[in-house]
Amino acid sequence: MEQNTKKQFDEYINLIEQKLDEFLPVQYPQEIWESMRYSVLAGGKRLRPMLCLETCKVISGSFAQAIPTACAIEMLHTQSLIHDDLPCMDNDDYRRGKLTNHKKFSESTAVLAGDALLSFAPQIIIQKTPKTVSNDKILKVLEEFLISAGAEKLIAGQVVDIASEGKQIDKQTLTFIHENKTGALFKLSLRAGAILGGADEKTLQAVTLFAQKLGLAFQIMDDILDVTSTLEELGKTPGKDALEEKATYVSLYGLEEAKKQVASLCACACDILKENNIKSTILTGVVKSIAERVC
Ligand code: GRG
Repeated sequence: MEQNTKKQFDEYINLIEQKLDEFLPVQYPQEIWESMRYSVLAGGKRLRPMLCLETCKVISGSFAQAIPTACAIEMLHTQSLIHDDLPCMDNDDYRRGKLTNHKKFSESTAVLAGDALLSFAPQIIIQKTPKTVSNDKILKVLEEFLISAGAEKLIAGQVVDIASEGKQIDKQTLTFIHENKTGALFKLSLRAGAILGGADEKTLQAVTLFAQKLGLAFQIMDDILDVTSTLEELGKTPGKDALEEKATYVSLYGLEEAKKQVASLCACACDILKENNIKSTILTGVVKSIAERVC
């Protein structure tokens, strides 16, 4: 990644981490807040909040309106990771290079920390979005947030993913899993930023298409890294997909074809930005970071 883009990424990440810390003060009973903070502040690439902030900035020239929503999306994403790591789901010991929430605290605390983040996130959107943002925009963002988190998107993807373990699934089912389990939050991040920035319908459509390509490229790369990386590089246990007999892009298409698909989706995502005159070194930087997975 170019030095200048890396510097911009770091500035965004610092701001996001500072705001996440500020939005999650420890309250009584301490254990639940400590547990929520443990996973939210454990690091991570912060791609989703970065995409949200940058999309708002590209459209409106400022990202102050989007900071609470960007942080809320990161809380939702973290919630999905905490629950995904539970023994009844993927049963993982490590996440973001640290012990998973249930390993550090307890299973019951991890379930409750996830639940708490899920309801605290929209609370942050309502309470912390600046008063200059119209209620119409906030309502639209909340609607998209709740749909993405629910049985029509994130949960749908996870349910079909679990049901598919150990089974031969077709490409259509795999696409359904990826579009909902992973793609939904990329789409939410970009669309929420665009809505808060006041995008017109054409720009919103362009941003949505960009998010689709980006989300799919990201998940295919995640499938690839599960096969090719170490625990230190990933911050979570590698080789889990094969262990759990999960169908992935690598198992369905092979490693080389999966890499070609990432390259093609990333090129397509950059074309969408160009065709719609969306100029952003952060957005193109995220695409490149997925293609090279250097972040
Ligand atoms: C929303 C109620 C509710 C439940 C969630 C558990 C679950 C249902 C969904 C699981 C979704 C999931 C874990 C998808 C995987 C997506 C993925 C590849 C995550 C890794 O994202 P990175 O690499 O992680 O951006 P960091 O740590 O960098 O943020």
